[in-house]
Amino acid sequence: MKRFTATIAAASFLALTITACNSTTSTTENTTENNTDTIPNGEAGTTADCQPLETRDRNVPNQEPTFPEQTRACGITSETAFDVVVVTKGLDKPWAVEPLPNGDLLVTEKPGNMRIVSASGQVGEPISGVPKVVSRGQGGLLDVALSPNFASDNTIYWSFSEPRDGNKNATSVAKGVLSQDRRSLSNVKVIFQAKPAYDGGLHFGSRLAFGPDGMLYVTLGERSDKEMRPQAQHMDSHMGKVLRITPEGQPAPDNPFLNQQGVLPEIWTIGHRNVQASAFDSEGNLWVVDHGPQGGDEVNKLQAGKNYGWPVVTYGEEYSGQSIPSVTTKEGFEDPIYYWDPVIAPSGAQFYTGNAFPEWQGNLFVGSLKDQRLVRLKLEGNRVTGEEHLLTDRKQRVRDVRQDAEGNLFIVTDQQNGELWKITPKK
Ligand SMILES: [Ca+2]
Repeated sequence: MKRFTATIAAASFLALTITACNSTTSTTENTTENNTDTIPNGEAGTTADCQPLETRDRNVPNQEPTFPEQTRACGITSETAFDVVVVTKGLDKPWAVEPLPNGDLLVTEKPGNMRIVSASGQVGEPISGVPKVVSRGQGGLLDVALSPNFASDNTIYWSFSEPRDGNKNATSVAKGVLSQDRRSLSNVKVIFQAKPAYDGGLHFGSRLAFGPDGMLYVTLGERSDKEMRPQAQHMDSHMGKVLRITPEGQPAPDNPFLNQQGVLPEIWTIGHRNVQASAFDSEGNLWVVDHGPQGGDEVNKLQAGKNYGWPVVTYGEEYSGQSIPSVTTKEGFEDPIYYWDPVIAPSGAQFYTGNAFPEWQGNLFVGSLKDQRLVRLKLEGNRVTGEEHLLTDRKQRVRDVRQDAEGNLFIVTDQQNGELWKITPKK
């Protein structure tokens, strides 16, 4: 199997090289990206060894971290040079990218299409069989994940904003079998429908990730509006939760709140705002990056049954500048491992485990929409010890980041004319 993959990769490289010579669909730009953010000297609390990467004013100056390493980590710089290959352009608001075993990429576009992009950058027609989505505000066709047995069952899972009765909508999860020619889906089934439905266009979540336990972890938002927001703490609502379900959409058999009166059995963790980034580390822990209020984007390492605070325990303020009636830490609620103030607007995350960039192993990569960059966090245990911002000169909203079997990173950018990039060691 490994040899097969290597052969395909070599063929893909040849195809890529040929395409780059003949057309504009794929170009190797040979960019060695360095950290372009300047780090001023004399910042309070800095030492020669640690100068925080973030030096802008805080959104909420009177909020202090609960422990020193919780925000403004030391700036670090990658020593490994890399190329950014623009695999293709012209995608319509791509939301997720998933590398397939043969080198192709499966991409979702928010308006409702799913496509195959070949390793050489050829964009396929929309895959048929995808149910209708509500493309409204932040809603639409969202994440996609491969079945843990994809090599044998060709099954994929995806999340989307599903139309519900009365002009309402909510996030749902579907599965289907990808045809051998990868042009259509069969046996499509909606396996999970979040409730309650709501007439709105904000905070759908959602990322899908299979755990080493074979269960599917689904991250959901709380729909943003003030009348919906408290549901992040309500146990009879899926809003603002991370859920754990079987591949058939049933509550996982050992979930923390099973068989409790008035509690939805799919709930795994509570108190989230709008999680659009989740990733398992090499030890099997699920980390999420919650798109927070202004001054309150946060990284959490999840534990079953725990409460991550929103909206009663949080950093940050409303985007209007008004304060939120909340505290930044409280007994019974989990402190974030890290937070950003000012916000980066996170979407998409990947723990790096590949061999292509040994320097990056164990690092958490996070896409930034607002600041238009790829964030690299270095971790030691449960602490962030370094932060680097990559791809800053490209000025595109980074929506998703994923790694393939060879250790290359793939990125899609959140634009009408969205791009798919491959980060690969410099040739
Ligand atoms: Ca929190």
